Amino acid sequence: MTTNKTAITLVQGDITRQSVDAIVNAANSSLLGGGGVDGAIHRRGGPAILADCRRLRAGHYGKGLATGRAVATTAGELDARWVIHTVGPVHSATEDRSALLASCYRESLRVADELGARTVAFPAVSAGIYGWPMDDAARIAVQTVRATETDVEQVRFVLFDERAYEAFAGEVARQPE
Ligand code: AR6
Repeated sequence: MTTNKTAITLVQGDITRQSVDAIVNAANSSLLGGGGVDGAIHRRGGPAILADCRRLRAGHYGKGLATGRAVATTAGELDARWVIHTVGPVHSATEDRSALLASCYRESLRVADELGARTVAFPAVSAGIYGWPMDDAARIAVQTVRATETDVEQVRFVLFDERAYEAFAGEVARQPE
């Protein structure tokens, strides 16, 4: 496994309250909003984020953003410079979509590098409405961040509840730097 110098920190709370360079959104392919983290980010970040998303849809992303990919917009009124939207896979009991979930973290870090973002907050992508089991989502998230070469100095996983926090804490302990 490749090692990197990225520090992983864990916070239990609301990702829209974080002060970081970039906040990652667990979006859907339309880029036009939804529930969960996506709804919270658009609500607190204000209309500038949706305006940017609409511009993306009118330009290079006419068909939307593919699962596993990432793209940046303004962060509007959030205490961040950018929102990086990524589309997690819907969990499937019959098909292994882990590579797509790993891709969300890798692609988000690649976009963060392009932007020059050094601190990035991630939610537990796919582990809400998209139904991914939290322990496995945490394993893939931590493993992928640890294995990705990036200039990002701090990855902050922001977990909404104690259950999610414990899952990520367990993975960080299991997968030391
Ligand atoms: N801060 C941090 N974590 C949160 C917050 C918050 N404010 N709100 C929810 N979570 P989800 P997904 C947690 O459903 O599974 C949307 O409609 C939540 O408890 O936001 O990737 C999109 O438009 C869970 O642990 O994202 C898509 O259609 C984790 O964040 C779809 O949902 C992810 O839950 C994406 O589903």
